[in-house]
Amino acid sequence: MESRLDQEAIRILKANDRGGFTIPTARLYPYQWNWDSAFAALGFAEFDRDRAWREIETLFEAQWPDGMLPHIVFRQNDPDYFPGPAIWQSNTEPPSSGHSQPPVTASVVLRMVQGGDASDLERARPLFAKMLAFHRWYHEMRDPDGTGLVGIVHPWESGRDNCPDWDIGMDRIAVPDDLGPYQRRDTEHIDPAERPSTAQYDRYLTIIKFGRECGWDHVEMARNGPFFMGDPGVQFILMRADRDLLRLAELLGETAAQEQIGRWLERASAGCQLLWNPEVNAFCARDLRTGEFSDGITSASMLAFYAGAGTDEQRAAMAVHAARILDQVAFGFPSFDPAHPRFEAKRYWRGPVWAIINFLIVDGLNEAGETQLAERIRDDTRRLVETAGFFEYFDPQSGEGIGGSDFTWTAAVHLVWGS
Ligand code: 9YW
Repeated sequence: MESRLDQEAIRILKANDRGGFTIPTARLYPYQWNWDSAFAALGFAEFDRDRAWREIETLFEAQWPDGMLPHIVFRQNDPDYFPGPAIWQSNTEPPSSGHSQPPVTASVVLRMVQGGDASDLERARPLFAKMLAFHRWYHEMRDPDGTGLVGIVHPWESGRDNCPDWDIGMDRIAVPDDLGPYQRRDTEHIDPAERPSTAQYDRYLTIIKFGRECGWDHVEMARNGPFFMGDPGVQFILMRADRDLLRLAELLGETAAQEQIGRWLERASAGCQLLWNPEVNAFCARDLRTGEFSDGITSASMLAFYAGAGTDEQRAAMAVHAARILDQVAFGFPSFDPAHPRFEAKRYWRGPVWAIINFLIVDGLNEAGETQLAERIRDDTRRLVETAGFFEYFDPQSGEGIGGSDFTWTAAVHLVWGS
């Protein structure tokens, strides 16, 4: 039987449905976002499988000819959000942003196939080549030297916009004099104290200006763009997605692709060692221009389990960090280490808890046999939603719901996990 919260979550998904694609939340984010859509599909799959597949299909309608799946799809212009299509100038149809987001789609598709029947496998079939092209784009364009470690060209590509992970890379960006005036919209919807700063937005737009001026040449962005950092989040999500894509290739009889995916996996398993920060004894973000490490542990560091990345010793060290961090908060998992001076309980990705990251961390911890840690994080997520509602993110100390309300991916995680 559906609980009151289940009904509420279903109502939110339906309310945010714009006809084949879902927005994350009204007004604040009025377009289709890449990884939000993938999680939305998982939520829809709990009560409407056709609609779930439709979400993934409409997302791939925006795939670029080079394979990239953009982070935002602009099907209509909406003045509630900045920066819109006129700033990005992607020259694509439909218009989109010029970089990507964490590639969770193959993992979501595998989950939908495994939870479904033969018709679900058939629905996945035409998507396979598109997902393969997307993974190839990541491995080639975001790792042009073949190191096995992909980089991100914009903090927004990580999906963890203003995380302290990016501070070292952002500090090196010189904001040009001709950036021009602009009007943010996010701070009209949400308290500015809970959003990125103006200095950060200036740098976000500086990167977009570079991308626009080089015609979104991805190799140029990776080699000479203002920002290029290794992200434990994208690296680990890609590794897991490769593994899941390989499984899909087996289920679909796509034999030719299997060897290629196997090579990507092998290379990335070695490449992720470049993110091991010996000073912190953990996986951390790293500036790929200077080699400098970020010195903070984040919720994305904990996705090592989800990827099956690192040695047994490294994962044991990560489990010790996880337990220590959880002991410092009322609700886990905080997006940044509360013991670090840059932690901020309410500022977006600098401390708050995000349900989707918890969902991925819990999946990995369970697989690694760290079931107590997994149960704690799952239970914390449940309590947050029960007491605060379906918010975008949550204060890890007070449990307060922050950011957008009636949020699609928070509702989706609730439905997948059940009441
Ligand atoms: C922005 C939609 C997106 C997420 C990102 C999150 C935020 C948008 O919202 O970015 O304008 O800052 O950081 O992960 O996909 O929910």
